Amino acid sequence: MLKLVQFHPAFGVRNMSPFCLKLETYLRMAGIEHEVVWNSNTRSAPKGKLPCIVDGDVVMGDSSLIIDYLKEKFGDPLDESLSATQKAQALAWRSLFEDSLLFPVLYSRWIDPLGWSKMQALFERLPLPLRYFVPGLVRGGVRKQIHGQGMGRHRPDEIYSFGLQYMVAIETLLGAKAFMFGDAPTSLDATAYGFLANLVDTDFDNPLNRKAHATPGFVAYCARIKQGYFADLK
Ligand SMILES: N[C@@H](CCC(=O)N[C@@H](CS)C(=O)NCC(=O)O)C(=O)O
Repeated sequence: MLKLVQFHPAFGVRNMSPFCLKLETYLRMAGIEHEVVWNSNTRSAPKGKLPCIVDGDVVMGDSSLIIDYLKEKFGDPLDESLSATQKAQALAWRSLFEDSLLFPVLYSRWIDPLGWSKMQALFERLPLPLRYFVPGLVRGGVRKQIHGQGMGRHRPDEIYSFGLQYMVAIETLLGAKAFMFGDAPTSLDATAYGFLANLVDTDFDNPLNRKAHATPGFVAYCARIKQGYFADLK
């Protein structure tokens, strides 16, 4: 059976990695049988990141490349009825989540002192010598990544202001609809849930989490997807 390799649940959310949660949501929405393998070691992953899948001889990283592979192998029940324009829009919105919103979210957890004070709990189970230096190393790596992308060069209020602009745009797209493109979920909803559940279902103290908690449309959206596709985990 296809194996989904992903991080462990933490902080009240099924996966702290929006990309792992995206892929698990896609598999569940598309009804693809799979087994979850919990792992926090990214070194053995094909691209040094999670999620990845193992499907027989195929070992593959990157949630989007994996979804392309799954569409090829199992068909495309979620996106097949989208028009060419909607497919183009879905790609642009996906990029807003994965290439834009990602960076304020990373900042809020790894760099903002309030977020970091919580995140250190993730390393509590490391054996003692590692526990002293691994958290700082990982944080330094994320800081470098955010700085390289550019977001990390801004002031905290500017970073949060960008993040909030992205969230308002997403709120506008969703409107009063059940899913991003209407009554039925598409693969964009897997991405959206991966990110929004990470804000709605966690209690980090920053403007992005506060905005998520205060937006009834986001709260209802996450509850709808949790109820519809993750109810077996309760
Ligand atoms: N483009 C990748 C991004 C995956 C990704 O960034 N994963 C992060 C967790 S959210 C990771 O494994 N980070 C560990 C590292 O960079 O060492 C995807 O869509 O799967």
